[in-house]
Amino acid sequence: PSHKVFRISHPKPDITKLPSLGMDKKHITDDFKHYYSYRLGRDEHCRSPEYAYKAISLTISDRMVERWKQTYNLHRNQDGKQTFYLSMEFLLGRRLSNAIISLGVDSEVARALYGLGLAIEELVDSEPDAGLGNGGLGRLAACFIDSCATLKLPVTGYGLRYEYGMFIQEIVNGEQIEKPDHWLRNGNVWEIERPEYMTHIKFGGRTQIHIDENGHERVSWIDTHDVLAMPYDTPIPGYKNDTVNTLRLWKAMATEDFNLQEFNAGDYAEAVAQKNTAENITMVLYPNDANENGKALRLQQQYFLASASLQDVMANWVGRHGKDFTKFAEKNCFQLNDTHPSIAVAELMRLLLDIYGLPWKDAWQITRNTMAYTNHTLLPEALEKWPVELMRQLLPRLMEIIYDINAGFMAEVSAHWPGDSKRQVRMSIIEEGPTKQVRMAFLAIVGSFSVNGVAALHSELLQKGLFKDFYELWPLKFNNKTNGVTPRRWLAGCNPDLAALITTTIGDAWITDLAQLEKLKPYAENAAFRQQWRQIKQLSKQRLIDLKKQELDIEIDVNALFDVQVKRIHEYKRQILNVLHVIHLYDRIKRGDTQNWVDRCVLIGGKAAPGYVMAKKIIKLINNVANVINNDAQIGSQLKLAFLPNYRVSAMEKICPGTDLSEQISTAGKEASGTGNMKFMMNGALTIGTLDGANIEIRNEVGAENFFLFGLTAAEVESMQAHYNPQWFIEQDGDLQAVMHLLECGHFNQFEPGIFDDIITSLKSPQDPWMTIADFRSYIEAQKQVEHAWRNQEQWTRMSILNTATSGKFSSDRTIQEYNRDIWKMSPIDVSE
Ligand code: B1N
Repeated sequence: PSHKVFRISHPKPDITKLPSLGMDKKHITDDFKHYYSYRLGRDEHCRSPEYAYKAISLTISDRMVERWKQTYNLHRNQDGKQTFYLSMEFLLGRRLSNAIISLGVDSEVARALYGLGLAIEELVDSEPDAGLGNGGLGRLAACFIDSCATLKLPVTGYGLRYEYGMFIQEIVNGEQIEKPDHWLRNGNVWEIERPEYMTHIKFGGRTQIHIDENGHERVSWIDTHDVLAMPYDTPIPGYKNDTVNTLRLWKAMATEDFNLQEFNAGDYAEAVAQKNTAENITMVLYPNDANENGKALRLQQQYFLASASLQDVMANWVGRHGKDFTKFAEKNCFQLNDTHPSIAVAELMRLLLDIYGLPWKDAWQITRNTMAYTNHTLLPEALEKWPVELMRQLLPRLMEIIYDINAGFMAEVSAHWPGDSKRQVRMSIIEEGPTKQVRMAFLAIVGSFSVNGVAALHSELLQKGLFKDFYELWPLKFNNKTNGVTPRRWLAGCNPDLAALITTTIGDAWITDLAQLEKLKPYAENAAFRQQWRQIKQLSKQRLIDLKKQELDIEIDVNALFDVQVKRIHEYKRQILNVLHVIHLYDRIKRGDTQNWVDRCVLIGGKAAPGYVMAKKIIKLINNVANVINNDAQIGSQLKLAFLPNYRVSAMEKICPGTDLSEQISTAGKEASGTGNMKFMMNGALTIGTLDGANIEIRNEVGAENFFLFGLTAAEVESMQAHYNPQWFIEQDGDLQAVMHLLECGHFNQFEPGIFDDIITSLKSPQDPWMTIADFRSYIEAQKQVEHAWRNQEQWTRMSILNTATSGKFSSDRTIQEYNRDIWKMSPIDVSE
């Protein structure tokens, strides 16, 4: 009793209650100094901007934490619905300036740093990119969680905390060299470790049937090798709305009792070495974009992500509802970012069946009403399949469940199409053959209530082609969600000058309602406005030149047309077509065919998957052609070609404001959406492109007269495939003959005979799926249209303004609103109230 009296008379102070942190110059300065001197232990002699970056980041991070905890608790304790975005990749890039913009403290921070003799730009540049993704798919996940926070939606991102992100690309002798990206080496001020939410993940072992207390058959998965999943949380701030959502990334760790037997038997070194096998799971991001490599470690990564994330959500559910799952599907949604996390379908079944003892029927209904799947590619080589044998070894219980799911599904198929055994073979989750494989996309479709593509054309092609059978069975499951990008990073953040001009002109509501950019349309007719617009583009181009000067060692004229193609190197993206055009321009100069010449600077950047031999050859070709052109005095400023090494998120933030022409030249039907195309458009670049992916929608928004269209349509590509004859196109076209001759005679590889033979052969092959040669002539003609437009700078600027003005649709806010309206169906949650 005395204990109670003591508590009443001395109430325990709330140790978490703190005064709110000041957002003004003085408080920011004080905290900066505190971190710089005490936490980081630096003084005025420290010359590295690295520590100043850290001190300001810690200062800013503190200012998010309070709102973050509040948002976290609100989301977990409310009774509404929550969505979990499962993705193997979150390509966040740099976080400092994004956090500053979201908190709305840009000018206070700039002033505080200025007062300390520091330039914000320099500090921002010393932050390493969080490069936990390959390209579009990973960056899309990052844009989506930004939009979710801005729209106040209770969405949590779940991913992997890779020790090494996307490799760093160096170019040596024109060739790509990969260097490991140890992005965590200098610490990561943006994450908080949460051992209290650590979970166990099982691998290997076997299954055993037992009878539970109610006399029901239950399966247990035993003799497993367990790995620990340690969560690290990163705050995802909404734009000036007090919402801070969570990105939870899992790191693999050895269990504490790892190999105790060996340890006790004295084989200490062996036991410690085995610890590495566990920790290897999240060691490195697989650098393959749109082609799968089928390594066991990749499957381990996928299961590790799915299991850790689902267990995390289930633990929270059970904590609040006990083992009553009747409302689970109504209150939870998992959005699967491609098939990479689709083992989650089977894992949710396992948890419901084996851990919580639900009957199959109930578990299956819950699973099917909880999972939603986004497809990002039609390329057959990217479609994931896992050998049944591998899965049986690594995840024996999951393999059993997949077989059971498939049995039920095959019964559905035969009930719908009695006697159609071909259809059953086509649709089966298990692909028969010499090595049986699990078709992960089919598992995802069967196990979810929504399947979407990422642009109108892509979604249509999914329904008519790849997933036709499934569409016929479940037409209502299928929908389109055209991609978008966040205007906070991709306009307000990366192009502050243009953002300021826009805000002065139409106010700042566009930052969270990008459709408002429409209001810029009339200003395309305003000569003074056009003048300012042009000036800003010119400044951005100059900045880009200055930045690349040392790196590239070439003279670039700011008045040249900046023609840019940056994206992963892939045959379907047709960087080669771009090079063919450059060679054609070179050939014209050499022939003296330079009437009405437009000076052009062609910039190409992107990483090749380390095992993709042809992509690496393409990089070498670009560099070799660049060498010949840039070192030819006769060419001079008329034409420049440069390869931009180590393309990444932070590079694009500098590239897209300084781009005049955006190259989106994939073979029609192959690029699911593209998102770089949207970033360029927002920043006032004009697009030259095929009718592929979101290009089609970009052209619809901006108008055909403001878009340089060329090439075969997806339907034409499809129907030409069987009788494609590149030789015929070459015979028709003198310009193309000249270009092919320069390539074939080794003009660009004088001292490296034969190195481009594979490229030449594939271009001339009737089997070339990318049909580069077929589009050469119309591409050249479209480029002439570009030059014609460029010669009239007033007209070009009009078109540039109209591109930005009509880019509103391509905000990821619009995309996320559609996901929420059609799939997630959640209510926004206001944190500030
Ligand atoms: O996803 C982007 C799209 O805008 C692009 O058009 C599309 O190519 C890209 C396996 C992928 N599709 N598939 C991948 C990435 C990693 C990997 O291991 C496939 N990336 C895309 C966003 O929708």
